[in-house]
Amino acid sequence: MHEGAVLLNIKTRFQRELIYTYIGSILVSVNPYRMYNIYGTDMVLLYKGHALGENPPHLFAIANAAYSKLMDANHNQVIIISGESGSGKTEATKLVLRYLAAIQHTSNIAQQVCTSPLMESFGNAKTVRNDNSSRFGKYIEVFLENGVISGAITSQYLLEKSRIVFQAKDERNYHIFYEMLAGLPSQQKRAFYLQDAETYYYLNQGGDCGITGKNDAEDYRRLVAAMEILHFAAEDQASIFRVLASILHLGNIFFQRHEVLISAQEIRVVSELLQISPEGLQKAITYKVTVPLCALACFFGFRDAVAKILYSLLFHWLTEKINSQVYPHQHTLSISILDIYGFEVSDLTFNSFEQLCINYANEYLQFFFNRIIFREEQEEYSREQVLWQDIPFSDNQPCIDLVAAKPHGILRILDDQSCFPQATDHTFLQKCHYHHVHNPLYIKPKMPTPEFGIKHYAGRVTYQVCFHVIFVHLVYCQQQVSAVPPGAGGEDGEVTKHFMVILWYVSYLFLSFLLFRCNPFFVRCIKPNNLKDPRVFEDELVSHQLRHSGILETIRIRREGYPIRMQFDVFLFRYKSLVGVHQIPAASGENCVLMLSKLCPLRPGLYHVGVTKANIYQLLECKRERSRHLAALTLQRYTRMFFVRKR
Ligand code: AD9
Ligand code: MG
Repeated sequence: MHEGAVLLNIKTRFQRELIYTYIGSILVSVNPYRMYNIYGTDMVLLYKGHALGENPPHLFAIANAAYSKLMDANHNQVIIISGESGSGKTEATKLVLRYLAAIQHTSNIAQQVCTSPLMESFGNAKTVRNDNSSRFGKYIEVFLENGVISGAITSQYLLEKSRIVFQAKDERNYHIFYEMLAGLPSQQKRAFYLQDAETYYYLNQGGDCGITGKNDAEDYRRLVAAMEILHFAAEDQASIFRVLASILHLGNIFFQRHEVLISAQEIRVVSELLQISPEGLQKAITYKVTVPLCALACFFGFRDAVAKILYSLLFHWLTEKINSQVYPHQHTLSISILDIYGFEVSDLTFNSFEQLCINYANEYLQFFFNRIIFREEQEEYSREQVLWQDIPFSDNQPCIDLVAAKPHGILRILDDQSCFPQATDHTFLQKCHYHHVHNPLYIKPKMPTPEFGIKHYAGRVTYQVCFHVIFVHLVYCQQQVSAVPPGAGGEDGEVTKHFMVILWYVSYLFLSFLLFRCNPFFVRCIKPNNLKDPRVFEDELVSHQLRHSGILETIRIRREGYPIRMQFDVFLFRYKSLVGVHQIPAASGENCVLMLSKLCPLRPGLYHVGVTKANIYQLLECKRERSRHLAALTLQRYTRMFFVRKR
């Protein structure tokens, strides 16, 4: 078992149009860049009610496993979907939702939960990696009452705000702007003083305002239809477009050295659209602060900050509005799906505070994955006194500490600094260098450039230090401070408040939702090439993703470990018919071994009886399923397993 074998396996399957592969209960999904006919009703029926491994690997099997486990164990489930940008996370999320909706009889709410294209229009954009890249993290909780969907709550976080005011070459702003300009009836367009996309600074920086294969006007119509389904009143719809229009006009306000505004026309239009006084608006965007910033940057900073805050509030309002339509009557058990946007490794783009937050969130997710898969697994073996050699795995705790640990994690230093009026890029950076220069994960630049690097689990990233950008973020965070959960901020003044805001900003959701409340399933999405080409499988690119996602280590641990644990009584019940017994023997490890010895040659290491648990597996399942067609080719066949006695 080595990297080459895994790669070959996944590649061969990909070429045979088999995009899904299991590693234990983890699903690896390779983006086919082409729609296969594998998501229809026939497939829903095939997977409905069948355990993992009974059918060929499929996303629906994971969705079904989560559903069954929720029903059996009466416990919340979460499906964590991760992978690089463009690897298929969002499509997978939609397919899981579609499956959950399809197995329902009363599907009204279910349909509303999963079909709304609204969030995508407002939260997705074209990037160099993905024409429909999600620029926010999404955590969807689907609530079930007696197995039937009763509602859903979508939480969004880490919306990329820099995109509202800046786009790199060949990228676009959020879809909604272009869709609005392409589809809005001309009368409304006139009322909002709108022209073509190319005329707006906030839309034209990437160079190309269109996307091949995407019809913005058509998508505008779908969007309006979705608003109708979700009962958006006409005034609400008009308000949405008014705010969007004002953001575009805001972006066309320019400054000439220092405070001189040269865009009286735009000021007038924006204030009319937002129904505020022109003087008030002017004051807001030229507001003087006591932090030493380059004056011009500051003015643009505040113009842009206003645009970002407007858009963020709109996005927030929209999410709540959608939630209000499908909100469950009570918080029952739920299946959640986490679609976080991928790691940002590019050196092409400007990496700053926002990217650090995204990458930290990803780092944290990887930490959680490691914890569940490796640490807890190993801890359980030692508790069960199962013979076991510790498998080393790349623990990313040191990186988590570098970014956020007390007292000198980078975000902590940032927090400290943001309370000093004298702080600058330079002082912040000096402090980071001072505390971390010997940290192997920290990279101090060779030249005295205003940047530092971090070796993340998925690769190294250089971050530009740009205090005014950070400051604008903090201003925004301040607006949201009321959203911090009660008691989280503590009483001890600004430092804590700031820092709690930062922390909340990047990871609050993970901490509260994932770690403590749910049983996790993992879907690891893989991108076969960067060309969006269904025929190309780039070995190097895939290897890199396998290596950095911990998939290889997962295989190792699955193979050497005992991924399947069954309670003694469950084991005896399940296989009793194979030995022709009708009465279930007493639930004990000895009886399990006895039954096992009648079924297959007992080789040491193939199974293990634990202190409260013991082991076995697929051979038995094959015997049991012999009449059915053969179990899917999966990496799971390398694994062994173990069963559990009821406490
Ligand atoms: V990002 O981090 O939000 O930039 P994702 O979400 O990982 O990224 P996405 O789901 O948007 O990627 O997939 C990118 C494109 O790949 C989609 O627009 C589809 O064209 C294509 N795709 C992804 N998954 C599938 C699939 N299961 N079948 C067919 C797919 N096409
Ligand atoms: Mg996505």
